[in-house]
Amino acid sequence: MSSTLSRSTRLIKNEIKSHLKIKKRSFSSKEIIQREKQYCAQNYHPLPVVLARGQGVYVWDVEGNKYLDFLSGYSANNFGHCHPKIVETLISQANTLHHTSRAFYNNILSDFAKKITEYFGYDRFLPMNTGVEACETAVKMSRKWGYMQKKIPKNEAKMLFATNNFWGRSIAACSSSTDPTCFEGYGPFLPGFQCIPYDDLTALDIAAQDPLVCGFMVEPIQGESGINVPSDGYLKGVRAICSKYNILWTADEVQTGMGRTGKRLAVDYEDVMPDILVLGKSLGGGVYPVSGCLANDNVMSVIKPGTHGSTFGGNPLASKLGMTTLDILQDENLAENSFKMGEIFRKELEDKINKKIAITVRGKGLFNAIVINRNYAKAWDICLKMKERGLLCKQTHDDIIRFVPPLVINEEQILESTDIIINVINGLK
Ligand code: IF1
Repeated sequence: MSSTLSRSTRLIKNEIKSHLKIKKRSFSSKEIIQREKQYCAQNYHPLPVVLARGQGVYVWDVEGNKYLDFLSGYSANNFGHCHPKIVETLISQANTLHHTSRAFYNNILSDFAKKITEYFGYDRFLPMNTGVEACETAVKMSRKWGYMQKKIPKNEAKMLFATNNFWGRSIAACSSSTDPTCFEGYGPFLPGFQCIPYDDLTALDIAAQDPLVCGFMVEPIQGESGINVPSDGYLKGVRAICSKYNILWTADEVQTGMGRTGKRLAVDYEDVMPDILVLGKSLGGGVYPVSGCLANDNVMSVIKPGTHGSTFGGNPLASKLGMTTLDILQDENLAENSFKMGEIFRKELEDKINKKIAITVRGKGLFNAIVINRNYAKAWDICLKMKERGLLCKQTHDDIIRFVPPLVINEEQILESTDIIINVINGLK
């Protein structure tokens, strides 16, 4: 009896020890990637790197390798990783009051709404969470304004979008997309959506004359489709045409806003104001989803109590973080830094990169991309080589690589990045 007992005790002890060893043993990148492939939906094709820590413009993988982060969480980390003021706000507000819903007032939202409306020069702010929710809000607001103010017949309003737009993954966003990888297999699509060529004022002028058109939503610089910078004067032209034909212009600044392009907003380059301004991503500092729409009373007044909202929109934690990120953007002069560092970045590449391989360098502020000559290499393979050299970036489509670092980057780090990029590209010949 005793021998059996001791054997089973031994077995149990070994079981516990091996469990603790597993608990203690940190898994390798290879093991983690394998586990994600086994248990997680494969709705992305990530670069084979497993990040475990971030600080400022740098991230480290599970093996301790250090990288410059040139994706910034798709522009949600404009203020870098673990910015002390953002982390402090997150912890202190989470420890006080984080979520209440809008069924009740809370003591933070009104301060956030006052600050953000004064900062961008609008009457009102409608808080949401993700970028796609804020963009959907803009589409709903445009339609409702069309019926209530422009007297468009019920359910006949048309919304204009630009070809190659990207504003999220909802059915509405897919319904306006011209990219099959975004919309294929998700039909039937929403009616009343029409796409016109980007950066084409003639096309907009023609489409805008349709009295059923209520609005035009467009990115001031198109992100997903490859940092497409429109011609000088395009935004001024959009403003003029939308005013002329009484159409609401929505600027989707979810990615280009918050200092990304070297100004507070990308529309600031042409000193124009959209009727609806959509913000997201970095408004939450990369730690929490915070988004929303800014508009004046003549537009925002169409949204009556109970006709639009979300569970988390405008909660105390989101609002406190939104105020902190606006303070950091302003106090640390990050739009100005984005402008300056972007100038250095593009000049270094323009001067030193092999233009037979990187045929175009384009962008504004710290929102840049290179277009690769596919005869030399695929953008994906170049991103793998950049990773080996300590810089993380990601391609969009097969031939475009976006470079989107945190706005807190300094000149030394920018030159560190251009050295890597130039060496990898020029080494491809
Ligand atoms: C993915 C892209 C970037 C956006 C603009 C609204 C949204 C986005 C201009 C929606 C979101 C994200 C979504 C993410 C990848 C990323 C992306 F490559 F898809 F296009 F950033 F360039 N307007 N863009 O760029 O905001 O609902 O995601 O908060 O879906 O793969 P969201």
